[in-house]
Amino acid sequence: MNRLIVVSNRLPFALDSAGEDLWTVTPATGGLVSAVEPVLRYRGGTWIGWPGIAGEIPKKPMSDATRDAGYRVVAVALSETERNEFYYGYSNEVIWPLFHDLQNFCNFDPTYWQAYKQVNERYADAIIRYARPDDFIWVHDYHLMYVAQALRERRTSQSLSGLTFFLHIPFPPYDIFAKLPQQRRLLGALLQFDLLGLQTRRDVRNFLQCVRRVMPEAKVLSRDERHTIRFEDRKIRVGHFPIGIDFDSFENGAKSEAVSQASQQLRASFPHCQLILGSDRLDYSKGIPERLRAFRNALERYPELHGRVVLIQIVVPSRVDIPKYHEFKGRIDRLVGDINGRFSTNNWIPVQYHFRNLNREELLAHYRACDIAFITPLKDGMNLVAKEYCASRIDEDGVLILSQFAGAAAQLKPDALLVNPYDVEQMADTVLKAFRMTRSERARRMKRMRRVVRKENVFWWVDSFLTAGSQLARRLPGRQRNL
Ligand code: GDG
Repeated sequence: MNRLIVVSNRLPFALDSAGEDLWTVTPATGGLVSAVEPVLRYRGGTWIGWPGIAGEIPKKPMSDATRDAGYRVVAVALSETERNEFYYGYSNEVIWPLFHDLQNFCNFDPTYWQAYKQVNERYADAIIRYARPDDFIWVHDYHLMYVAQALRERRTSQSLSGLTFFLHIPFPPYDIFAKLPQQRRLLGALLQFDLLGLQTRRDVRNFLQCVRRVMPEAKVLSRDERHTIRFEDRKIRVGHFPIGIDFDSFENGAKSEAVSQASQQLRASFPHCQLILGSDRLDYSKGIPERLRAFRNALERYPELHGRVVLIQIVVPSRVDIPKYHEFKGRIDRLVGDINGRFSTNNWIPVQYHFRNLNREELLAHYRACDIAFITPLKDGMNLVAKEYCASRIDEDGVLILSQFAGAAAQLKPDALLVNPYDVEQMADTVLKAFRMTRSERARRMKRMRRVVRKENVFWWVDSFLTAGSQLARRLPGRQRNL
């Protein structure tokens, strides 16, 4: 079996200084880590990434943090300037907003691109140092789109069996991508991988459209679901691989005594109310203010909801050092204050708001206890929270309201209630529809969604990606069931 080398910007934990020679280790939250960590834990391999601190990486806390991981961890160091220009800059002020169709949030500062290339080169050097010729190299996400180009510039890619890449976020349509000053350089760099995986058919369509428009010298050959690009005498495979979750671990976790009790306690705190759950990282792409406005609109127009529904909105702190994110939190705080100020009574507060991380038990208890999940990103590569909610509903109850612009919508329609996150009134009407839905209809829909989430789980995702990788001309690992 070939070794798996996962390369991503962040490692599955973050180090933080808590004083001289004192360090804290916090598990990272986020979709990439949730999906990839169980795979490496079961299968073994190496994870190359950054532990989240600028400057030199302390050896002892690193080895303490990784001793029981079950796989090897290789840390890449970033200086403070690199963190600012590569991570906060090009990755999070250019690519993240642009690829989520939010071009007004972009800051196309020309210095960011240099830093982006430079840090990608650093990752390429780490790969050269740790990879053997028959390793399966799997690079993840939008921070590292230049890695294969950097490897080819170092002429080492020829000795590696295959370079593969998966993009966790959406790929934008041409009219939006065309705004990127480095559009040709970035697409050219992506075409240095041998296999490119995207989340949905829509992302593949957008990507191929951009290649046709921006790189006319590349030839796109498509037959049914298979796409091959001929570029610089090489063949690049492109496909959609919708990411899944570790279904069994959510289902079993939800069955546990501790989660059952916590979920009952949560329910008992809000008698006579249906509970609506919103749970997101603090990010403007997740549509939190729009959702709060929709909830407010529902309370304004439908008095039957007063005293009968509670929105539990969990916001997980993320990128809080960036001023824009800080301001954004202020907007959420004010909206929650406005709704509670206007509608609360002596015994009912419509929005329960938590700005913190939940531990896994609390998270599962929320999934189990809430009658409705209200998940309305403006755009999202997939959205794992939607799938985790279904997997945790062991009673086969619960309604999923889901943005039509989340990748998960492609797999969960028509059983999820799809909404346009920009249409506040439609979202409000859908809250009412979910509130009034009969038990039998909820069960019918939830059963079918659970079937999809169970089947197309994270191991199915890895399996299909590795299978596509094994079909590349050069030698890659074969099918891996039960990783
Ligand atoms: C990116 C793409 C794509 C959240 N709060 C807590 C917590 N979480 C976990 C969830 C879930 C993950 O974080 C969030 O995943 P998402 O998929 O919803 O979103 P992103 O972080 O933006 O992920 C996304 C994903 O990559 C995978 O490809 O789906 O579209 O943007 O797993 O459970 N976990 C814990 N406490 C919390 O408070 N323990």
